[in-house]
Amino acid sequence: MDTFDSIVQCLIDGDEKKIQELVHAALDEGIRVGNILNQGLVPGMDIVGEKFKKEEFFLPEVLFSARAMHSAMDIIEPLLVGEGIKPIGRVVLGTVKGDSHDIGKNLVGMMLKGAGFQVVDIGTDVSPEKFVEAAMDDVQVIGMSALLSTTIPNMKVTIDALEEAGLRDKVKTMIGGAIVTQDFADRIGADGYASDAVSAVVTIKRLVGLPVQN
Ligand code: B1M
Repeated sequence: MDTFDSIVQCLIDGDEKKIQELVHAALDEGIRVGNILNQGLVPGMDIVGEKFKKEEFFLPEVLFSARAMHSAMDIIEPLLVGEGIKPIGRVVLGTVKGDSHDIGKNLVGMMLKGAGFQVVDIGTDVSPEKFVEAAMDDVQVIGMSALLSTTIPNMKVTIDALEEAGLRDKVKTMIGGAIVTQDFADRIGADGYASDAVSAVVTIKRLVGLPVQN
């Protein structure tokens, strides 16, 4: 089994301690942190999701896997995030009301920090009012994440609340999450959408008028 397969298996097993050993070992071998993420951790969580869908896994197993993912992310976050760089912009990130999924949001946050943005993470189950409050501060983008079909409507509710508070001209809105699509973003009037954490950085740079490398 190669390093990436072992990381995938470890996520499936939800082994918090072993995954940390594997990630450290991969880094010692000189494997790039982006590859650990994209060839090990993200595919591992995809398999966990498939198993949950097929009822091969139930919530406790998924929770163990999510914990293992978080413990791996604790190691890679400082490596993705540049130190001592003046922020190129300020972004608020939160998972919308009713939704506690935060792994994707945290990955987006890490990538944004790595690209030089200051990220204000306001957590999960965030009400439209709390997003509005955060938007009143000096921020350029409000980023919303959601993974449930029952919670994605709260993205629209939040955009409407920003509109009502007179903040739509001041801040851009950006949405993402497994079931969110560009079509949905267009329908609810979000300014940006990204399907993954890497393209989230590109989209947010575009939204705030920063140059984007091709
Ligand atoms: Co949940 N869950 N879950 N769950 N869970 C899903 C989402 C589900 C698809 C599983 C399934 O049925 N196959 C399903 C939703 C079905 C639907 O509504 N369409 C589901 C369900 C039903 C539920 C519960 C309702 C289960 C229950 O209680 N009966 C419950 C809801 C709790 C709640 O939120 N109120 C629940 C609970 C949980 C756990 C707590 C056990 C755990 C979450 C732990 C945590 O996040 N701290 C969990 C998990 C882990 C999952 C799966 C397995 C994995 C999600 C994940 O972390 N993926 C998931 C199945 C799946 O998605 N395959 C599932 C990895 C992550 C890197 O991807 O979040 O998509 P993702 O983020 C990506 C992109 O989407 C994008 O970039 C990220 C990186 O590339 N992105 C953005 C995300 N946010 C963005 C924001 C942006 C831009 C891009 O701009 C701002």
